[in-house]
Amino acid sequence: MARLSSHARRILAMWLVSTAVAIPLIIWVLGPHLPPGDMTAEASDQTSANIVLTAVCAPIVLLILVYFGYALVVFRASGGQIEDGAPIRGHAPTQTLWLVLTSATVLALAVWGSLVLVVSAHGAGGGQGPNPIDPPAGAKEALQVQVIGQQWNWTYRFPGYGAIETAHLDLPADRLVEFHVTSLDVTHSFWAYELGVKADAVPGVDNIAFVHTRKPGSFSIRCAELCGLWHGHMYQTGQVVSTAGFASWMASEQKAEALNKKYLPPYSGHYYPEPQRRAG
Ligand SMILES: [Cu+2]
Repeated sequence: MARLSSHARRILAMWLVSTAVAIPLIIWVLGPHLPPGDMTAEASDQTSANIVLTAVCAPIVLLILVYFGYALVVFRASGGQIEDGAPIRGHAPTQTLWLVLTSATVLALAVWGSLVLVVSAHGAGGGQGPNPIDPPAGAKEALQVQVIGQQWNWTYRFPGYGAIETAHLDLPADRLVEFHVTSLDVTHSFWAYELGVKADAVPGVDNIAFVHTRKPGSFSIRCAELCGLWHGHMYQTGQVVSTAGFASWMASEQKAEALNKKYLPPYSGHYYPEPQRRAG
């Protein structure tokens, strides 16, 4: 028994030291590089969640690795000794400790995750459907941007700027943006990775997602729902630019799109385009 507890003490000491080294490395060295970054408040929240989850998982993984390594080295049978050790049938203190620790960890993460999702992440960029139950403060003044998916491209309409349609997405920095994501044909998914948004684009549905942009920079836009032959073609690079940069981009787009405007249907939360020809 004395021998067992000296093993346990050594394993515990190695585990504590490796955990004490790993946690600061995860928070301060790995953390800033975890996805999706800090381009928007929502992306930051997701990055913090990834840091917390990694930091919580690290001691568990380390306990397994330390024990595994220790057992390989110290408990290795030597010479001709090939017999298995005596089977262990139940160990109430270990089982109780394991049940309590894992239940507490999982329940604490569930409570924390739910709170973050509702209190700060406002749906975490996932799209809240046509009637958001958790709009962020200041949602009434948000910049409205409609995102339209179709096989196989994205276009954007800005109801606050004459509902013009643009082929690229520029957003002003430091602004609350309200995306209205829809589709003209099949289900797509508007995935602006660095913005922390992944919202389904469904025909006939106005799916609303909020983001608070921060600094200028570029972000990728992909379709995250297999939508046919050229699904992979639905790739663009969007820009977060200064407020003045956005105003001048918008002015040039309005000028360029003025001629196209008469071909556009009136702005709506969703569209059902008529087929060019009907059968029968
Ligand atoms: Cu698609």
